[in-house]
Amino acid sequence: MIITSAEFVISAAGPAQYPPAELPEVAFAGRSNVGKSSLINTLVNRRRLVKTSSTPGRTQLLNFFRINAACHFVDLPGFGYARAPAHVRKKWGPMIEHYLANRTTLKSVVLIMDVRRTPGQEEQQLIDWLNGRGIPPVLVLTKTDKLSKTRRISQRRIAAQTLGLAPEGLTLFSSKTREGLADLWRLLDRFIEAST
Ligand SMILES: Nc1nc2c(ncn2[C@@H]2O[C@H](COP(=O)(O)OP(=O)(O)O)[C@@H](O)[C@H]2O)c(=O)[nH]1
Ligand SMILES: [Mg+2]
Repeated sequence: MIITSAEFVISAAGPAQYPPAELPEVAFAGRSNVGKSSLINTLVNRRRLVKTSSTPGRTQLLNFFRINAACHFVDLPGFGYARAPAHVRKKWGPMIEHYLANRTTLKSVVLIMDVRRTPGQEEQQLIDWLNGRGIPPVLVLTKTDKLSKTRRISQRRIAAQTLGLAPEGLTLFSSKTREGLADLWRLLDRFIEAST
């Protein structure tokens, strides 16, 4: 998709604030600080559409962006941030789950993982839950620029084994070098175009 416009719509705490369900939506999920906001900025080729932060656990709301008046991108709050207050951590599950379970225009969920980390229980649970609901996630391993080419490939193999998938099911990505940008767009275009 050629990006002609990308604009912030709203930060929503709950369904009452979601924009009208009129455009196909792609949501982005992952641990806090994994590089979610950077990945969205890279996808839409804007340096600061989405605020990025070196302090993890800052975004607790669902941030909606309108892309080309063709679709919404939704930056979901990062999960698994151990230092977040307990009441915040407790709210993550229900808030996200409610969105993922009820948003009629949701076409795809991109699950972003750090290429240096072996996927954990949270990731596996989210993948299983999404598969069960018929929204198979697009899986991305980001920050590949932090590893040599050889290590990227071996980490991808390990991650795939852990998740019980073929390595090709994981897209290698870097917001710094833009590795994987075309691959990821190819995957997302399918969902967006299928519904327009
Ligand atoms: N080297 C490198 N750093 C990245 C990459 N993506 C994100 N970062 C850095 O990781 C930190 C967290 O990024 P951010 O996008 O805010 O993560 P979020 O919390 O998941 O939204 C920031 O300091 C980013 O500059 C990447 O692909 N490569
Ligand atoms: Mg973020």
